[in-house]
Amino acid sequence: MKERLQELKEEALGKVESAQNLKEVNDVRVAYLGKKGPITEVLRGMGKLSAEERPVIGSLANEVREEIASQIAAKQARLEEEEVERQLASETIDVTLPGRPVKTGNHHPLTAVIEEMEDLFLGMGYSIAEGPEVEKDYYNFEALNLPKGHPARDMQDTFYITEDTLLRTHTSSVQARTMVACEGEGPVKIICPGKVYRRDNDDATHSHQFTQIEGLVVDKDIRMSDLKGTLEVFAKKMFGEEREIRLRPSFFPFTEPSVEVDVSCFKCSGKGCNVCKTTGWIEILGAGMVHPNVLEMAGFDSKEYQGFAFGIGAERIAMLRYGIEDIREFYTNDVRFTTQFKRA
Ligand code: FA5
Repeated sequence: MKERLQELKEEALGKVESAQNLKEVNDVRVAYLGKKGPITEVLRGMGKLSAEERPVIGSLANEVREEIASQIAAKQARLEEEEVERQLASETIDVTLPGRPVKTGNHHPLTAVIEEMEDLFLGMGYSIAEGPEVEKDYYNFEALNLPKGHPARDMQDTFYITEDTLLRTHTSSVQARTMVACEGEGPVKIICPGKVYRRDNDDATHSHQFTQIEGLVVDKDIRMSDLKGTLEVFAKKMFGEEREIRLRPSFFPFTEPSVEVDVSCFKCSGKGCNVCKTTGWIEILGAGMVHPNVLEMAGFDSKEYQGFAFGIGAERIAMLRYGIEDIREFYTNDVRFTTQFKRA
């Protein structure tokens, strides 16, 4: 029996040694140490042994059992460790590999130009005012010296919602609202960027929805030269220090005198080219001194206070700035177009 146990031990340890994986190790355990295994069988047959032999064989059988069990445990631990090492090796991260580039968004060219203009005016001490896009006829027209039936209302073809409610046709409505809110107390110094709507047919230079930036200054001793100086700074910052502006007489019911403002062409410097349609000048905005009627309707004493106002077409500025030929590009959201622009 001693020999049989010795044989079983060598056999089992050999199989443990040659086992390639945890399953094979477990198979050895079940085969040799399990209830139906040969060692259990030896122990079961102990009854047939003499009283002297029994303890000797019993303790040998236990030693063999323990030796096999400890070798199995050691082999399992080794295989598990090897598995962990294999996994670590296969999952090693090469920290020197360059990362995948992250796609970042861009400012829409129109947003970039609007923010640039906002920064410029904020730097000159203006604050930003806002007003509703669905506006009362009163603020869009009447408070701006355009009573119902006034022929100059036809200058801005309007989307009416009801008889007294409309989509604002210009940001000048915010002028009126801001002045009323000031209850006759100056100074007022605001810009108002925002969307406006007109029943214009869309073409390369017109859109039924576009963006304006309104400017309004009301204070004592405000003169036309203040307006001109402000617009000169604006034009030079937006289009270059060498730019000049010229003021042409115009008409807006809410300003008197009214002007149309041109900037000397940045492409040909005034010689004449396709951008300025050979005139050397490009129109960029409408402006003027706030009409006394407008001041009075808003509660300001027009003998004490004067003001100037201007209305800039933001798309027009962005088109000139970036050489964009069709205003519709701003609204069709083709990424091949929008990704070309970086904030200046
Ligand atoms: C006005 O809207 C006046 N409220 C501007 C003003 C403000 C004058 C304060 C005096 C004092 P006008 O209709 O010209 O003016 O529009 C101003 C600018 O908006 C134009 O110079 C042009 O750049 C732009 N604009 C007008 N209509 C359209 C359109 N359909 N599509 C795109 N831009 C337009």
